[in-house]
Amino acid sequence: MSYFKNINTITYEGPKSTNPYAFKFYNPEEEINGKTMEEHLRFGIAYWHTFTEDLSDPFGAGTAIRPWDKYKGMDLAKARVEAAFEFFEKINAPFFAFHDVDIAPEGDSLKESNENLDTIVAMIKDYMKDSKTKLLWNTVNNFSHPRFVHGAGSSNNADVFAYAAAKVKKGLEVGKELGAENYVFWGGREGYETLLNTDMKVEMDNLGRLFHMAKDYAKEIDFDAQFLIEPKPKEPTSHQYDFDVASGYAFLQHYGLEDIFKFNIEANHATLAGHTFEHELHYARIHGMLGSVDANQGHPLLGWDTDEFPTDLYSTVLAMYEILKNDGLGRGGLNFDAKVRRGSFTPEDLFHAHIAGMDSFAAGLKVAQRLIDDNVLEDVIGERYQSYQQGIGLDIVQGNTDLRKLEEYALGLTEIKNESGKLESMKATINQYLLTTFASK
Ligand code: XUL
Ligand code: CO
Repeated sequence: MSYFKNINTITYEGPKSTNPYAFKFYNPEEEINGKTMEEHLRFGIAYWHTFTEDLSDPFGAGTAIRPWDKYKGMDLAKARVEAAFEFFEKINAPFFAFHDVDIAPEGDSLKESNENLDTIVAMIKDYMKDSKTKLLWNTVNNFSHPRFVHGAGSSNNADVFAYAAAKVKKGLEVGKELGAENYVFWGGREGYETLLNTDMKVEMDNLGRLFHMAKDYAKEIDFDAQFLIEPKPKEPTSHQYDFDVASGYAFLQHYGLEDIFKFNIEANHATLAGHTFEHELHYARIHGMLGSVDANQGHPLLGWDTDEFPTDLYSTVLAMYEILKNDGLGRGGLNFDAKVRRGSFTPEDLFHAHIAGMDSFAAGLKVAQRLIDDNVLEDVIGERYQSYQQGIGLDIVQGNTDLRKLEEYALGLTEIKNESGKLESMKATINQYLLTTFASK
């Protein structure tokens, strides 16, 4: 059974192609600095947005036309697997990612849910044998069901904590079974609404305990995936414990988990936190904590998590810059945690959206590599921090000074001279690189 009959495998046709079913910039085999584009970008397809999502929003019903929706229950879950692997092959995806409830419906009991999962995981495993598409990461949805109304690992209710822990246990087993590269924790409801009824200390301590138990169990079953925390500042809760990379890192350090975890950084979560995407990538990178990326973008005029497909080239350039400076994403990848707009409801739109996202990151990769090759940012940054290469600056960074010595030095200063930060000039240069990288093609 084919769900995308009229669509052939998407291939690279180059920037001049007018074929909407072709890549214009993403050429998987093209080598850039010793690695193919496919190896650099490690694209992943998010099961929930592409095969499970109905495109409903708080003001209206779902609009998505999905040929597999004629089925119900476990038949629907099985049809989605068939559709997913057809899509992976046609879009040429190296990876995919899912939550437990995306792939199999919850049953009336935990036992029944686990049985449903076992059936679908066995089916996925079978499909993976004949597919190049690997599991980038899996996770469990410990936020949608009403039982998680007060949180999961951070719930005030110990029964809910136990239930959440049982789901994590199963998630780790599923990840092991399917050879997941990473295992993700997004604390959807791990936060609070009001301090009037919240014991923050108990909640955070319990979350730390859950992560330790997960680490211990992964070790016990020999599941060697990289653990990732995906920060998000708000939505659904008003205060999330994993607000951004900086607060997530403090949390991990406090609970002695910093060697076990890295971060899965989502662009739209970064902007919700009042940061740029590249800020979060950079913060993680300089602390050795950049693990993987949820590639999407927010709407500049809307204050919530719109999960749009990434098409902003300026942002993909700066994101790829960070990823290249990190020497790649290791076991991570660029997972399209992105959904087509409610008005883009046809199955064909799923292809157009992924092509747009893949081309945008491929273009970003090429421009970022040129910026690095030409030392564009490094030269300016190196120059700006010159004062720490000699004299008093060198004493400061080498730890050879103290407040008394610095006061003595400052008292002797007759003039302090600052230089321009050259921001506009740098932006113009980035525009020039963006426009000239593809100009002659
Ligand atoms: C929610 C979000 C999640 C995580 C996985 O905003 O990004 O889909 O990526 O739970
Ligand atoms: Co995400």
